[in-house]
Amino acid sequence: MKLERDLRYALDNEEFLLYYQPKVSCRTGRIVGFEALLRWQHPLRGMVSPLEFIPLLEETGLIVPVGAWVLHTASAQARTWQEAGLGKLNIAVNVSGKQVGQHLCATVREALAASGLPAEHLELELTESQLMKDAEGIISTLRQLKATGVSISVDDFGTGYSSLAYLKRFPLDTLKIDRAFVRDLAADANDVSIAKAIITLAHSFNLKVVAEGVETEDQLSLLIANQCDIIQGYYFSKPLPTTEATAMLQQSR
Ligand code: G
Ligand code: G
Ligand code: MN
Ligand code: NA
Repeated sequence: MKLERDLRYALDNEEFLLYYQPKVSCRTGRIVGFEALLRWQHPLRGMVSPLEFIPLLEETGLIVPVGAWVLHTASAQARTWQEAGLGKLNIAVNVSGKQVGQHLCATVREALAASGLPAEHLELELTESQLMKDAEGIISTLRQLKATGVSISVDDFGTGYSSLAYLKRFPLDTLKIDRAFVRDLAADANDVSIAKAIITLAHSFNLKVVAEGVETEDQLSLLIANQCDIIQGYYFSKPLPTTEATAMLQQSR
């Protein structure tokens, strides 16, 4: 298939790049970090969405080298921002379940060593459904990862089939409330109840809560009223190319 062949060349030809979406503290209103989001600048198709090519990267196993590139690049960028005096920002990287069994811990250590980024500033995001797919196998890798000092975040929380028992067993730091519950927050009392329940649950396990997909002031107010820790979404900023993310940081300091 043409797309698959193109993907194989994309890494060598430096067609991948990262966009960065700010995460903002509900308490201070300041940028506390960024989520790195992969983009593919195809020579003919233009910018291709990860929704189109991540599944193919996973099927072909290319997610392992591409994921390593993402970890190295995002860590190096966070370190560059730190060295420029732009703050001790956290950088969050999405990790596919396929990477977990493939030397993820060694790759993370290499990315930290090569960039000089302190481990506590790197966060790995795994979706709830990926965690549940091979819970036992993943728990042991996550424990090793935690021992290196990085933090672990559950992406798309609330959409999968997680049992509450696993919240206790996985060594987690953060839950990210899925966009689906944030979208209708201002109109749907049930979604407020769900958000509230997730936040209370997270805090009782000493986990932080990020709300994703925050687009309006009303959503933000409801999240702040319910003790959400961090927000991410178009209300504050869409994912930005490196230069624009840097400019935003410079303006906000
Ligand atoms: O903005 P957005 O279109 O970037 O992302 C679409 C989806 O692709 C999201 O579910 C996001 O988690 C996923 N994604 C983005 N970047 C990466 C990446 O570097 N690795 C993996 N595994 N998934 C990513
Ligand atoms: O699954 P994950 O949370 O990693 O996905 C991040 C995705 O969410 C990216 O595609 C990103 O572009 C998108 N995104 C980020 N903020 C918003 C938002 O406020 N609204 C919507 N609809 N999508 C968002
Ligand atoms: Mn994510
Ligand atoms: Na998500």
